[in-house]
Amino acid sequence: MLIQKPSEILSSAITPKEQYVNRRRFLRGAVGVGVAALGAERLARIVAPGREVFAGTKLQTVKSPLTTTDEDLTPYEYVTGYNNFYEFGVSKDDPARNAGALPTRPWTVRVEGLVKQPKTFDIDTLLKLRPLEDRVYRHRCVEAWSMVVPWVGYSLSEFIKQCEPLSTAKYVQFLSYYDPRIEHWGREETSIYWPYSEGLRMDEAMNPLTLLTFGLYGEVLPNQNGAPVRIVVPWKYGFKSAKSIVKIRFVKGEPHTTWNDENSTEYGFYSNVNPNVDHPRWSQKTERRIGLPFYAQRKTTLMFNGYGDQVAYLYNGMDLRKNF
Ligand SMILES: Nc1nc2c(c(=O)[nH]1)N[C@H]1C(S)=C(S)[C@@H](COP(=O)(O)O)O[C@H]1N2
Ligand SMILES: [Mo]
Repeated sequence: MLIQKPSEILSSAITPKEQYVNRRRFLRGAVGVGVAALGAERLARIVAPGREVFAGTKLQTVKSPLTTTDEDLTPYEYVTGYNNFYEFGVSKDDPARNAGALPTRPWTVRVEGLVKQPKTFDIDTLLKLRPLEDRVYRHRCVEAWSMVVPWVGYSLSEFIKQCEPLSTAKYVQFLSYYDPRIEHWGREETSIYWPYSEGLRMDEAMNPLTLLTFGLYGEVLPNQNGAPVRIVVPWKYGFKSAKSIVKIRFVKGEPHTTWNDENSTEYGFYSNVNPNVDHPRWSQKTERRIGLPFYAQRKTTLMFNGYGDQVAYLYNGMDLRKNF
């Protein structure tokens, strides 16, 4: 994202759509060949219910009152083909190409820090902890593009209750999976200190909009979107929503966060979507809605990404002209 100069962002914005769509078709074709090449035993494991769940597997979901209802969904091929997941490369189509190597089973999430007792949760336990809800949210990247994504998950607060944090826990930190053998792109192409780390204040994490996310479009998350479990914080810039989480730490002070480490003058800890605070290198007043015809892409960016009614109370007394 953030190593791109504005001129490069513009040039990617004008990539001809045909070229892009054809590329996606090609990739889907490649996936088809891959599935055909799988052995019968492997195929049996994929379809055996309750055993292994892979990207594209249907999830049983319920409707949610916390869904955004008034906007068209960004088409699946853009949600899963235009990604930021720097472990797998810095170009938007790198994650879709490279994240297949991410081993999403077995998978555990370790909970530690200021909790009654450290615990390890298996991904299949997490999937069954609460009913999975369809939650359509606007998704606004700090790079000034946006999407509308039908995520699947339940409020992070439901999980945090199971973690039994102590009253001294004021922040929560999320750490992404990192294996430099399969996620070497990020190490080669950036100066990021891995693993990817993000965090929220405890009351932000407990807000019902903060989603522990397992799927999109009613299906298990594709690897490039942060399988098998990620966070989605819809009123904050996308980089606050860590992917492929393996560790959750409850802590006393503000945890270090990846983009703040990289450039603390450009990326703050809070990073609420805010059209009145420009990025030092570009305006945040508008955004480019991915997947729409070129002439219809430009949208006005909304304070708190349009979720102010639900979250503005969290920032009472804070100076919203600063985003740190
Ligand atoms: N581990 C990890 N999480 C990450 C990122 C990343 O590079 N690595 N990129 C962030 C950014 S900048 C955005 S905009 C969103 C993108 O999510 P999406 O690809 O599902 O749209 O993921 C966020 N989470
Ligand atoms: Mo982003």
